[in-house]
Amino acid sequence: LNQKGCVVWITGLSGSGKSTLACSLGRELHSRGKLSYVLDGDNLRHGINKDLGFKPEDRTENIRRTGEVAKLFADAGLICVASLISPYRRDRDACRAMLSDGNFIEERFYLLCEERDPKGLYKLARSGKIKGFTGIDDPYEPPLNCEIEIKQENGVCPTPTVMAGQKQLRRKTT
Ligand code: GGZ
Repeated sequence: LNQKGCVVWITGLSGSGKSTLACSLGRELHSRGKLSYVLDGDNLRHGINKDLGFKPEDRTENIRRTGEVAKLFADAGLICVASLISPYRRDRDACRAMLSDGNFIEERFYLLCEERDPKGLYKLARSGKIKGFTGIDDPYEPPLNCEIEIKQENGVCPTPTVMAGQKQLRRKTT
């Protein structure tokens, strides 16, 4: 296998299109003959993380376990795409610290989340029916120095080709 493993970590609010982006990235990598695996927060919460809720310590454990699993995939030589809200900076930094330099690519994704509200969750959170919702009454700490930042273009989720065209990859040189 002539491929170096790494982790692409997609962080962003609920409804920002992280899962859509992760899936299209996985498909694009596949079409280029790269082995990859997508870890999606929402899906993992049905399996290995089904014992976890949304309290801060549960989110931290959610990110830690996912980071460990992502590292295993990267060690095996795969490109592991992880998409989770991962709202707390220290949790993302802890995942970055598990991997060697250059093998953790942090990507922040933003769309108009509350305006889109695809699952009606923001409405429920605003009316107090969901407590501790990220961006409403639980914090989201944006990355300070991530490798990739993607903003919405005309309400459309950018494809990996568009992303590549944005040339926003800023690999750390230090
Ligand atoms: C944030 C919540 C909450 C609360 C349920 N806060 O958009 P979705 O619905 O389908 O995806 C979100 C998912 C978040 O799971 P993560 O594992 O990515 O979260 S974290 O990284 O913070 O651990 C959302 C839904 O769960 N959801 N309650 N209170 N999102």
